[in-house]
Amino acid sequence: MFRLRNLRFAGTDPAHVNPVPYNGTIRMAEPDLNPTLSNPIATDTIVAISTPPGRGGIGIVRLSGPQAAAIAIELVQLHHPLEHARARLADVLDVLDTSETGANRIDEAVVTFFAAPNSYTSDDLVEIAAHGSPVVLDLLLRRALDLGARLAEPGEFTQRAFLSGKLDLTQAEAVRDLIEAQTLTQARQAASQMGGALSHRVQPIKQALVELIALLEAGIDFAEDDIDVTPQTEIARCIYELTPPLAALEASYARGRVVHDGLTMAIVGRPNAGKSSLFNQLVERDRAIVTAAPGTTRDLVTERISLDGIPLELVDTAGLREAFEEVEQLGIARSREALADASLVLVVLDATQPLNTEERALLSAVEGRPAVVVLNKCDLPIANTLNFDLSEAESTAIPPLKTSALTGEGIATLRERILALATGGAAAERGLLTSLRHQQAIATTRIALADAAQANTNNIPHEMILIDLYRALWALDSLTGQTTSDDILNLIFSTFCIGK
Ligand SMILES: Nc1nc2c(ncn2[C@@H]2O[C@H](COP(=O)(O)OP(=O)(O)O)[C@@H](O)[C@H]2O)c(=O)[nH]1
Ligand SMILES: [Mg+2]
Repeated sequence: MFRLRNLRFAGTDPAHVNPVPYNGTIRMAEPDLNPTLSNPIATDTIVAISTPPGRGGIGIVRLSGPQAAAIAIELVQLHHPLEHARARLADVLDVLDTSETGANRIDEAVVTFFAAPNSYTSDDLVEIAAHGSPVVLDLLLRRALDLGARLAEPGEFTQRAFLSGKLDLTQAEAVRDLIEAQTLTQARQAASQMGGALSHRVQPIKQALVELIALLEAGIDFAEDDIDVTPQTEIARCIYELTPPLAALEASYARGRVVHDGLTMAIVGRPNAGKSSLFNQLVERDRAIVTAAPGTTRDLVTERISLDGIPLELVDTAGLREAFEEVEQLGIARSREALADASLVLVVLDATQPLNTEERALLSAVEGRPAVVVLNKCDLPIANTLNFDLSEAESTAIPPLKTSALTGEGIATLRERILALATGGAAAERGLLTSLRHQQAIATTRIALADAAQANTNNIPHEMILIDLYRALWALDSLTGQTTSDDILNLIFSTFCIGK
């Protein structure tokens, strides 16, 4: 009754494909964000200390797997039997004590049991919260290993959650990102991804792609059965409609990366313009040395700040000028490297001095790059008399902002400009691509779709167009780690009435 073609499952394991018998009704497939993968049910029980190394108020040993409860019962002396999602008091016994009195209580713990499948990993899971003494936790860990548990690999609890279909790949990655977050904005971004924001954004694109594939598959499989072969214009339209959301998603990587990884901003300009003073203003402490003598800053001075939750590494540099002393020359060479490497540039002009050749060159060098230009020392009366100078600076591509590192004037606006430049509003956007893996999956999808569109234009047979479409789908699925073959089959049967 149903024929599987190899090309349909290129890149996926055919063992996952279960043709669903057609039962005569038309049913739209529901978008399923977390389909259960063929879960290799965990056969072993893993154990790890889940709290960071070192001493603390509480330390947690976590067990997951079919033997988790059995091992826990042996591991500690429970006051009451384990029950799903209930905390139980227990004694931790010093089982290594070989004295005559035998195993004495060495600690008291709270044990929480989560029965499969209602646990983080979907397996039976036990958390033993003892006091955060590395000695006690180590004792528990070693005893658990003796009782048959295996030391967990890094991320293995979350991996089990993924394998059981509890989390998709982007959600699993978000767990890691949340733990690694250094700012609240990063944590919020990770939390929204953990909630499935990225998967939800990809879902409608995938749905449309699956529908197109279903349309072509049906046309091929049942061409003899009076079903029209999909017209070329219809295929072109379907592919065309997928382009804007994919392009938007791909473009979100530029902002997602900023939230995830942060940025570097080099502060450059002539000596004595006030670079170090502005640097200190931005880091809110006297980090870099400020003197009235030009050429004070020789080496790069860096400091990491959080600008409204966006991690920003500020680099104060040596003033750019013709230097005669070797140390300053080396410093200037480093400044130029920092300028080349930074993703953002802050050009500091001295409002009391006319533009010099070095500054003109600098301004044209940063044109087209994300840069902020400031006219510093605007508190000095002479600054306002240099009209010729200001108008020249203002005629550049990036209109300068007046600041005073001395009075603090313009610093708040400067922060806003830097932030706007850095994020382009990323903090509020949900479902951003935050890793290169995400970006590459989407890029591959786009390329495969462009190939499909080209093939369609060239009147290539639908079987061949399908290869490109499956490639696009496979890439899209690699983002969330989902498998889709069943969805496609279900869609073919549910959207077309082929009752015969
Ligand atoms: N009046 C005034 N003086 C400033 C301002 N910014 C920096 N200065 C002074 O200019 C001199 C050089 O400042 P510094 O930050 O070391 O400049 P850098 O060489 O560019 O790093 C110091 O004496 C600062 O106190 C400003 O906005 N207004
Ligand atoms: Mg300096």
